[in-house]
Amino acid sequence: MAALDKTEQHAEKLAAALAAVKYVKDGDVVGLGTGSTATLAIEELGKRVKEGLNITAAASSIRTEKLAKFYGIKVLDLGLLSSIDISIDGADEFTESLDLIKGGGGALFREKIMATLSKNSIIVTDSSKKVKKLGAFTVPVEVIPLAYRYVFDQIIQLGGKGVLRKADDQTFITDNGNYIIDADFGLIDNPAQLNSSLNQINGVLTSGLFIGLTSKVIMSVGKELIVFE
Ligand code: ABF
Repeated sequence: MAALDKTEQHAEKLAAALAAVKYVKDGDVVGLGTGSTATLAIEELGKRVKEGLNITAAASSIRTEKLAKFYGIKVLDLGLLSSIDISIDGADEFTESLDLIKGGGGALFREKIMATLSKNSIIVTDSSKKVKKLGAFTVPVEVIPLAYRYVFDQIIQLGGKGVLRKADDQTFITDNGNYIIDADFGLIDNPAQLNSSLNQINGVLTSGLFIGLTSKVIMSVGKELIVFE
């Protein structure tokens, strides 16, 4: 797909976000994701809460929690929830079989818990995220710091090349106090198998491969909305 300019990309993200918010109903517990597209959905939900929509929310990052509260949305502790009615989140890549790579923003663990708890997990994207095969975007792997070198070496054993994520020349630390290794496995033939292999490495908290957790992807292409489910 041709690269989008910033204005076109924002319009696509907004259209997808607004479409996802339409699925939210009174009384829902709503999972709020991270990233610019999910943020547009949170802003819309804030408007609808001001108009009387009665929801409570769980947030996939400290930043998202602050944003939700700023918009007057009541936020619950994700760790105390046994289910979420609907979550709205972004993605870095997705396939038509609804396999995703997420975690570009560093919130992959809470995003994965949120998606796992969600009866309806909706991903909102612009047209640049759709791929035939996952892998052009490197796979984020959240790692307990004291296992960093061991996990780094295990990723090589799995055929990947890992890079420790930095932010402003400092090692990036997740909301959970961990590191992220961005692992390049090239285009991934079997994402479910790779996710399982990564999860079996001692020291890995989770990977950014989301397999079988998504109910639908709403992708906007120009003025058109395409729903994959
Ligand atoms: C989040 O959304 C992350 O998993 C992912 O990195 C990000 C994508 O952000 P954007 O919508 O800004 O492209 O859920």
